[in-house]
Amino acid sequence: MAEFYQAGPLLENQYERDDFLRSYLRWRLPASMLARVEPELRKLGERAVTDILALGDAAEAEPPRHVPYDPWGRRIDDIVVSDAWRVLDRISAEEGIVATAYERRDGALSRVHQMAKLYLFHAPSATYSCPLAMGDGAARFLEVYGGEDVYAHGLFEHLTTREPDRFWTSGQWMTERTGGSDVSLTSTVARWDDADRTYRLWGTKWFTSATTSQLALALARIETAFGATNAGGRGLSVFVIELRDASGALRGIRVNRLKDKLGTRALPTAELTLDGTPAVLVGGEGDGVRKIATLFNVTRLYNAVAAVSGMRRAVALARDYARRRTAFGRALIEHPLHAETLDELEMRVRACFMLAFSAVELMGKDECAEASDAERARLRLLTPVAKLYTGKQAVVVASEALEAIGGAGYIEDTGLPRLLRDAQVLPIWEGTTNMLSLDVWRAIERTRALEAWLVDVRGRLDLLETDALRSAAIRVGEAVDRIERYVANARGSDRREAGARCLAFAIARVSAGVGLIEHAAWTQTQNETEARDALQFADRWTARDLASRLG
Ligand code: MFK
Repeated sequence: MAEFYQAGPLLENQYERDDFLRSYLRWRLPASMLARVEPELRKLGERAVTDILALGDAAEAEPPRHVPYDPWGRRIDDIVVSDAWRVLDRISAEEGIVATAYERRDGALSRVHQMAKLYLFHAPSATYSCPLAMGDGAARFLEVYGGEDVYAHGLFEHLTTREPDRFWTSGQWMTERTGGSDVSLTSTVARWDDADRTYRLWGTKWFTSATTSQLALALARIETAFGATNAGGRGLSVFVIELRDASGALRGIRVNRLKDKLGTRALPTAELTLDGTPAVLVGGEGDGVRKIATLFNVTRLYNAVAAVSGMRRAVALARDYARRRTAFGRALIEHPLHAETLDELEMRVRACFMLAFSAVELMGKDECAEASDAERARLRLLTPVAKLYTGKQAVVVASEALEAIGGAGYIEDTGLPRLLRDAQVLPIWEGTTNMLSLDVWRAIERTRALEAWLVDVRGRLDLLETDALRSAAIRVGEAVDRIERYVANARGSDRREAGARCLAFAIARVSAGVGLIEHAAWTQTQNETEARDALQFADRWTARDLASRLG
């Protein structure tokens, strides 16, 4: 008798097989735009399971190495990356994973198009999406703060080109030994070098992302002629660093070591000493935290889309496996409890997708100067909300998907454990869940974000005409009322702080719920299966306690 061997999960074209992505794009994009962009999304969906996937795996198998000295003892601090990592850089330029957003061929919707590309690219890319996120954030920073400056414009062009030979990515150097959250403690100093007519930076950066990028944005404190600096976040300024000179040597930068991380192992993350690094001040002196927020708000939305991308990949693998694997006489997918578990995961992916892309749509409008004050305020609120909620869900979904595959999900050479390891960074970097929950309060207290959000959500619920969604809309409406009451009655800074996570989660669940309901209403005019699925997931999501633990 032939021995039994289990078939592993297989993936097909990730654009064609993603019914929800395609449905969302048909819903949100004009037909003419979709007809134009669909072939390239389909191509990327195919590459996401062929060459990009193979390159991502190869990059993981050959993680970056730090070579501090050359054979003759000279300090060189080379960071050697795999060929695959370099090819991923070229592919991201050719596919316009960043450029699409800045070409603005479709105005505000160009951001949606670009993030759809990122969604397809991230999961197989061994997190090449990180240098792209930083590059995109740096491009936006230069666009906002670079003004007419020719130098800034030149850098912007490098960050947003589709030509692989000219394409640059960027790092973001904020974190120091004093902490990644309290950036106001930054101790890196910038001194003006009169001889070379440039600033030079001195300090230590404890976590530097994407260290093989050509560029980095760093925070530092400008020192006066008397050696004094201004304290706090307001005393910081943003500097642009070009890492290497024409010969490829680092400019006044020492690599202390590469970080040994739980996941994202193909991505070089380093600890650096800045030892007189030449740097250009952009955006003027002071208010560095507020200014660099322009960058990290972009990277936070990359984080959210990357989280959904990773979740989608995990669920696609678990679902395919469930069709192949037989137990107790039938395929796993035919067992009601297993099917129910996968549906629960599918619901979370859809909800997180809606949440992330609702923020992406606003970001597109903001970048094209089409956003109203209310839309800008909602973007300010939804950026931390989308980042924090999707990051948490990414870990839950990856963990459940591995479990759904059983023991093989825990075995390294299946490649599956990587899904969980790589997900775990998403709630940590770019601001932890708690930091971002506090940022939600900051947005509520300093802008009219909550008022704008309440008006928007209630207005959208009022417009619904589908009877089948009536009870879902009522449940969401009740959660909205609870959020409003909670914020109005939240007294005492300690209590407000302690409840910040519950509040942020409630806003996330409601925002996702409204998106799912509206999408489900739209699908009622589409095909039957799509309409039934959308209705089922909207109903299921909103049947949960959306504002749990709020008064
Ligand atoms: C695929 C995805 C790839 C992602 C790759 C990531 C790899 C990168 C690895 C890393 O570098 S991770 C390090 C990430 N670190 C952070 O994200 C920082 C987390 N900490 C925070 O976000 C703190 O809340 C913050 C540093 C912003 C607190 O700073 P302050 O100076 O103590 O707060 P303050 O005084 O409230 O804010 C200063 C100004 O910034 C204020 O402006 P105004 O005075 O004009 O009002 C704030 O309103 C403004 N601000 C703060 N956060 C903002 C913001 N403005 C807009 N958006 C925000 N999010």
